[in-house]
Amino acid sequence: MAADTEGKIGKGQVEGYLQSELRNRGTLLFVLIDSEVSDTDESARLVRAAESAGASAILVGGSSATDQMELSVVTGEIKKSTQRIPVILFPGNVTGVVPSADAILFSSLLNSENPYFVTQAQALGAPSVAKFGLEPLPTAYLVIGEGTTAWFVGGARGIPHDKPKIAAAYSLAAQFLGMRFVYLEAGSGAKTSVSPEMVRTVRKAFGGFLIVGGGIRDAATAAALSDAGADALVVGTLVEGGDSAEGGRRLGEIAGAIGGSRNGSRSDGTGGP
Ligand code: 1GP
Repeated sequence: MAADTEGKIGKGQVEGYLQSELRNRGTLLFVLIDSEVSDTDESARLVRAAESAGASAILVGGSSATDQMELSVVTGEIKKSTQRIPVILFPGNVTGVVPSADAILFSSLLNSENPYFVTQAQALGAPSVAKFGLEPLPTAYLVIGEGTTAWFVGGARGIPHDKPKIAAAYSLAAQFLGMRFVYLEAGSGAKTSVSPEMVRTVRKAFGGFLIVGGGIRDAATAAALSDAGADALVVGTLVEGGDSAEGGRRLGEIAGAIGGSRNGSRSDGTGGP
């Protein structure tokens, strides 16, 4: 995959890069940095540790990241700290759209009961995405379970953990609507991560890029989700606020457990890439 003149993956190259990484490496690791939790120096150290540990992208944002000026500064520093991997915004609201990232999970919270999070925030944010030249990655964001910040702030009717077919139905609807990414979100710091059974069921229905996050804390859980068919796993809380070397070690364990461990159980369902 071509990169810009500094060797970094940049705007317009991110989706192709992710597909190429997926083909070459199997399930990918994304590291989430919440700008409200980590200061800029800490974030920069963690980004370097994450990239060395094998992370394929950095996500910046979260449901409670509402200080847009701080997010903008942190995102700029994170972009400077990467060697090659892209920086992707993970917005919880219009305040999550800032320049200097490469791409954005342009998400609709499909199981929100509040239309603001399904279409209105997207309409309000889209002009800024265009103005900043961010690469939009069309994403169905599905909140699984209850009691997390994403669930509360997003007004979600959480899909029960033991109802994988409901998640699969939403994911298929997302595919039919032209969305190329689905993010199954148990919520940051969730006690229970999304189950491998739910991932397996969604995988059979959805042919696009399947992201899974929330409550992933160990290599065994990550390996099970990878085997079930996740294309990328998101890890945040596990490496938040601590020593970046220790964070890098934990990420290395997870990256080692998932890289190449998946045997391509993707659906070839209609409309998928
Ligand atoms: C939250 O899925 C991400 O939006 C990451 O979750 O913080 O629990 O790793 P954790």
